[in-house]
Amino acid sequence: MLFVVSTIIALDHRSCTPGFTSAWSRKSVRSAVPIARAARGGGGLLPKLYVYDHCPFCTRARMIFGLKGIRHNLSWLANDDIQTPTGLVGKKIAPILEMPGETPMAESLDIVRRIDEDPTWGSALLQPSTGREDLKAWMKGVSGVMRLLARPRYPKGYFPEFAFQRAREAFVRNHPIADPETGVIPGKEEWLQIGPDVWNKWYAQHLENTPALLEQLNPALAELENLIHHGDSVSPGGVGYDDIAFFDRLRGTTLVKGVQLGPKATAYLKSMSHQTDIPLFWALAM
Ligand SMILES: N[C@@H](CCC(=O)N[C@@H](CS)C(=O)NCC(=O)O)C(=O)O
Repeated sequence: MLFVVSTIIALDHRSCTPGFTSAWSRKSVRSAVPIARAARGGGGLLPKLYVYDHCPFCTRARMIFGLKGIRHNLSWLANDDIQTPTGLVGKKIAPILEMPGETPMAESLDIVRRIDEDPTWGSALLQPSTGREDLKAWMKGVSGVMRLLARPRYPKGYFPEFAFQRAREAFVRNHPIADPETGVIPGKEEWLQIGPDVWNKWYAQHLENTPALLEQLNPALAELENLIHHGDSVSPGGVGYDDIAFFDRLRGTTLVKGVQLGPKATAYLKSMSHQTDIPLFWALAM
């Protein structure tokens, strides 16, 4: 795998703010094209996957490559890089798949399907989604607390997409977090008005509130012992779309120190990390 963090030197801070995005994007598509072409050439004949490491949707897309043992070119986008994804699919988004000779595509589940069903790499491997309501309810139930635990940690983590200060700043600017006093999440416009001093204060306050957040998360994690079918797949019948939509979330918990995972959840994480060749965050946990 190649380890590439795309650097967009020409981009200044102002051009990363959403207020400037549309004007910049219109103007930039032309200048972004050579970069997209260069990226295509750099990928050779291998599929090229553009991702952020922390991103659950990117984990989904990476999973199918690991599960099928498909050699590919993994390209880490910097989190403030608007130019590369816009040049490829017209907006700032990850993951993006670029197959040689094809129009690049976004949407994690479309990417998973595109790769799994491509006969180049044998028969489709993934079991269909079971539509399990218990799993969906569990993921919905933990999404709020997971967001509060994960967001303040991401830009502090040793992730390739956050290699640059401006990339770490872009993440905070683009990801509103709840007012610790009221619990209300500001809209994007309001968040921009609030400004970096308050953003950073709120991010820090949620980080300090970790013990209280873990009191909510840990009992929910204990429930997984009854939800996970087996270490190798969350539902009976083998690895499938249930795992694609579940492992990506559970992987995020491994970034949080103090998370208590039962034996089944631990075995599942280890097995899925091994099967998909996607490392967990235990070594980075904070
Ligand atoms: N529906 C898309 C969602 C992808 C998505 O929301 N990706 C996030 C990163 S986790 C993103 O690129 N957000 C825009 C940004 O970070 O600026 C998918 O499943 O691929």
